[in-house]
Amino acid sequence: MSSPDSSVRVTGAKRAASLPRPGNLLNVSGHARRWPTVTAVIPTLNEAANLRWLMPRLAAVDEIVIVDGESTDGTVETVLAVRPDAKIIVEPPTGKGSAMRTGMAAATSEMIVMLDADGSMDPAEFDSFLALLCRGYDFVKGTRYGCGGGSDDLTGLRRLGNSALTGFANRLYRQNWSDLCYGYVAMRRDAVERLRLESTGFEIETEMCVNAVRAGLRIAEVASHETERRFGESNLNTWRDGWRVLRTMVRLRFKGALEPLPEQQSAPTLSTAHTGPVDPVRLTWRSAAFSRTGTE
Ligand SMILES: Nc1nc2c(ncn2[C@@H]2O[C@H](COP(=O)(O)OP(=O)(O)OP(=O)(O)O)[C@@H](O)[C@H]2O)c(=O)[nH]1
Ligand SMILES: [Mg+2]
Repeated sequence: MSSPDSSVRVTGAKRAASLPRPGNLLNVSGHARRWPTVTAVIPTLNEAANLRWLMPRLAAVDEIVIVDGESTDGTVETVLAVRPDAKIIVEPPTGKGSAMRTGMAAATSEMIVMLDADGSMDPAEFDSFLALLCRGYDFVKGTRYGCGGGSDDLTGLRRLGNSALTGFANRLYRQNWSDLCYGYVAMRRDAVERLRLESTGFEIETEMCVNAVRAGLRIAEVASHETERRFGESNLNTWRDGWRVLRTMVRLRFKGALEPLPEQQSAPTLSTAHTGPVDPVRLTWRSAAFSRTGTE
């Protein structure tokens, strides 16, 4: 990721003028020698006011992919005013899940970070996600319940629902997640295809998590603080979307493991010194053994 911060190596043709300095190379653990390139994938539906806050904070990101649901409030223009090089894809507003799948498919960097456009997720946390990806995890999910995390946005009802759904997902998939329904997530780009995502709505966050388990990805949680959406109204409907989350996790549990893609069966893996080898996924009810989730 390119950044004005001296701890981050500058990459990308547009910023080639600023040469990497020795202090910008990562060599903390020996897992990665530099920060990877990063794409921020952002679904937008009438978020112009929020993007005025968010876009300047993404100046260091190599690539920005905006999937816009035909906004009418100048969302696209707001993005382009700050980042004329942003990739903008406009499609009908068929849901956050459809938009995120489109955005992930369009991303070209080594790592992808997904975040909402509403200003509730701070790009200052990118480094926490990326550090874990650099250490060998494939999929890193934010948690508002980790030490240092939190939420100014969760209502009592949503908190209760999320807690029940997280507990149920943990039982179904033998995980120890602390936060299921949170959309601040990062992954290696080569993990995208392995997730075989199909969701159209807010249940995409659940589908990503459970399919990461089904695909045998190395998963970690990292603390994140969610603030209130800065402007505008939520698109989430607690009951409708909670039901879709529940249905998704149960339905996919009965589908068993995701087979590796043919070209990945012999592909070399990243260092597993920290994360350990991934257990083979066995999906019988009595002996389900999934990949481990690390919590940092
Ligand atoms: N392209 C596209 N983006 C969408 C659609 N629905 C929601 N979004 C975006 O998805 C992100 C998440 O939606 P939010 O309304 O913030 O949902 P939430 O985060 O659960 O709810 P609050 O933060 O409490 O408002 C936001 O950036 C929305 O603009 C859609 O149909 N199409
Ligand atoms: Mg939001």
